[in-house]
Amino acid sequence: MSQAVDEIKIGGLGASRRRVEDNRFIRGKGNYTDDIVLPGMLHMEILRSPLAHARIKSIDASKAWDIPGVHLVLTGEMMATRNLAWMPTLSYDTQAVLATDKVRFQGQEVACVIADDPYIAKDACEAIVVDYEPLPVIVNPTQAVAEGAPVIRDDKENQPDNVIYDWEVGDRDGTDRAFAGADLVSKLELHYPRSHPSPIECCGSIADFNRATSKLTVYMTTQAPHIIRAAVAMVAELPEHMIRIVSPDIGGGFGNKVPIYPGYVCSILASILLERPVKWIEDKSGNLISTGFARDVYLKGEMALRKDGKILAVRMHTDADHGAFFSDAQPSKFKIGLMHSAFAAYDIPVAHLTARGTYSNKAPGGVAYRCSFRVTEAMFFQERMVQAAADDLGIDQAQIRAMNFVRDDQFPHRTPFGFLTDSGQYGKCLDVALKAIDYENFRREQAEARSRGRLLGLGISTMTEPLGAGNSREYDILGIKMFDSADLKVHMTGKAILRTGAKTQGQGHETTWAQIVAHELGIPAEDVVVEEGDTDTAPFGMGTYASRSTPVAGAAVAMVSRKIRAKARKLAAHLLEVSEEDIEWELGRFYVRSAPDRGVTIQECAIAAYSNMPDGMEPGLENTAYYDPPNLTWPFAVYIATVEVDPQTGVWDVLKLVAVDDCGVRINPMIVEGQIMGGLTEAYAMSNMQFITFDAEGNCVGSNYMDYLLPTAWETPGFELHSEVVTPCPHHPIGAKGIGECAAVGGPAAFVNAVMDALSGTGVRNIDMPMLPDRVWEAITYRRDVSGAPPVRSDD
Ligand code: MCN
Ligand code: CUM
Repeated sequence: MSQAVDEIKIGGLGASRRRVEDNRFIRGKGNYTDDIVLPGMLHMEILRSPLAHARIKSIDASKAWDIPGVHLVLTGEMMATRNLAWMPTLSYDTQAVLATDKVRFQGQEVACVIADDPYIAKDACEAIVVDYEPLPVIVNPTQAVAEGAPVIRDDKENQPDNVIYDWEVGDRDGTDRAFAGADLVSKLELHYPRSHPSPIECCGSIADFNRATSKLTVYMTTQAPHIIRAAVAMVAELPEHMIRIVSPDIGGGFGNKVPIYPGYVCSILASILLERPVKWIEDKSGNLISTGFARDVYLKGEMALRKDGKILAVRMHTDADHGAFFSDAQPSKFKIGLMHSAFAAYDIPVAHLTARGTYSNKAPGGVAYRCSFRVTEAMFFQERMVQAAADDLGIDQAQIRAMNFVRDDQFPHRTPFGFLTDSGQYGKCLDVALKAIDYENFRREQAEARSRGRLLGLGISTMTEPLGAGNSREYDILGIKMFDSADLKVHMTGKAILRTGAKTQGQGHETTWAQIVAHELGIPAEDVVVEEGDTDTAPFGMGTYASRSTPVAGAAVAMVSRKIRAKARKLAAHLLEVSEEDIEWELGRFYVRSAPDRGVTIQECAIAAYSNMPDGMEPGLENTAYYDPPNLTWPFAVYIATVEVDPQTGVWDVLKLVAVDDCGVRINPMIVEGQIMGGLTEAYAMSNMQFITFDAEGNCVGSNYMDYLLPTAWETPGFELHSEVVTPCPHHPIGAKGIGECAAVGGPAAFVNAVMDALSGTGVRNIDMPMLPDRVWEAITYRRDVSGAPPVRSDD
């Protein structure tokens, strides 16, 4: 007699199942791009520009060609003969593959050498002689729009200056009116500095073109293999069915592996020309200096306030430095990502945002790094502005938030910038966090410590994040609508293989997707193998970024499981010899409503699909689902940090950090906690130690791990996580919202607000990240703001 299965025992929803992928990772048995070795494979290295802005007078590669073991030297000139010197970007701009006319940032790709081994290729790169004529350099938006600034993109028609876009959203007039009626206007200016996703594994590709079959296979580090396939089809003019993109194991993506990089394109062309596999593996400096960075946005913010703390309106202006090419991967409709998700958690009647994007002599990027398209900046600005407003009004930090939050009964809520948030319990999350940090008590301790010259501070940060692009009505990239997919094949023994259009980079999809199948079908998670990243076998999908996998691909997993269950029900009716209407489902089993003892397991249905199906039924138990979400999912979180600042040295230490994350139903609580811990660690690093900037000549300062610091367990403070607030997503099939980026998005403002709180009363309004000891010390000692990125700082 069959029985329902216990969901937690089979690794279903809510089980903290150990990550199955870790079995191979911790044994050193992962299969990363650089682990792949193909017969006859050659190696490619890239020659990068030492200068940030210069005209190329000539390139002499003859000495490189002469080196034994060199098979090919690619230059911009050669690429141009195949119309490949430039490629389109994901934001309707163009990007140089190999420089022809000018170099526009330090580290730009100038030439490639393909040789028997990477060492020969590297030596040959050094034998290439490039004659540069240096040009004036631009490293920030102020310089970009200054009178007489050199035009960086003189390759483009209709580009008389360095402005990429001027964009606005919201209600300008309504906002002006609200400001006119305000009791107080609070203002804040700050800079969210450039940061870098810096995955441990750098980018790389192995292109393998087979002339006999006309098939191009590319193994590569991409978070979105299907997008790459479409892009290669368009750029290289190859038929799409003859292109196979495989993303093997990925050693961290964090957004860095979304864009299309010149190295990928060059390895593909080299393989086509040489008819041999060509491997390119980027080195660490190459990764830090040339691949998609994040942020680098300047903000001017204003809040219209009523005396009691009610926020009447918000005005924001952002200046974004996009580097030399506008290559952000973001939904086409928006120019500055989802920056206008700012203040989505607050009930604000009206708001207006203007945004200007400019070119500079820096590597292209701007959008990527653990953020749903600029949400990190949006939430940071929001929480810094709310803190400044509370200080200006002299009211409590927690109170101003609580009184302005969207209430639980106001959902779905239309934000002043037009988003529709779906659900949440913002006040409750804040209460839990305040209790966990023992708010009142800390304020007493703080005052007491202050009287003895010790500087303690407490910083509150909240965030809500629009996760899961699409829906396809509103979200597309280069016209391709955003949705996702899952394909489930249940074999005759009841074991299954699941494939999705997403691509895990460490998030644990192999573990969690199987848990969704277990939840829907009662097939033990360990009986479901999950495979992603091979465009020949995976259903079409837009890939993994913007924490969209659970909201979209994860929903597709639930939906395809339900399709399988619907068919299994018919098989069950046949096996039990009753009509389908008389069949009931409980986890793992169908039974006859009037005789619950008479049942069949999902596994018995599976074998029947291959051996005993009713007349006229199509055999097999397989299906595919494409899921176009009705809306984004909106998780919410509160992070509160307490710190102590040493006024003598400017060093600050975290005393405690509490995190209350509401990401709806948690599929795997342990993985969710891992995501939060990882995000908080990155948030801490950004606020505390990571510095990647440029000198006046455009030299990248911080292009190595001596300068750009990755936090280890040693520096990272402990985090206290709270999971008791759960608001199921009303439109997601299993009630889940995304979580992958929340802590990296909301975390930084908690640390900065805490340090600023410690300095309250000194007249210092802002210290920009990273809050290095010298900056904090300078602020304390000279009682002034320390804002902006070198070489231009507010005090210069
Ligand atoms: N999850 C869950 N319950 C939920 C939500 C998520 O159990 N309610 C699980 C998911 O099933 C998945 C993980 O948590 O295993 C993250 O899910 P999700 O929030 O959907 O995010 P994605 O899978 O789409 O991952 C992308 C996100 C992004 S955009 C960046 S950047 C980032 C991040 O994930 N990069 C990462 N976390 C990372 N973690 C690792 N280890 N490596 C990266 O490169
Ligand atoms: Cu914006 S980094 Mo993640 O979305 O790959």
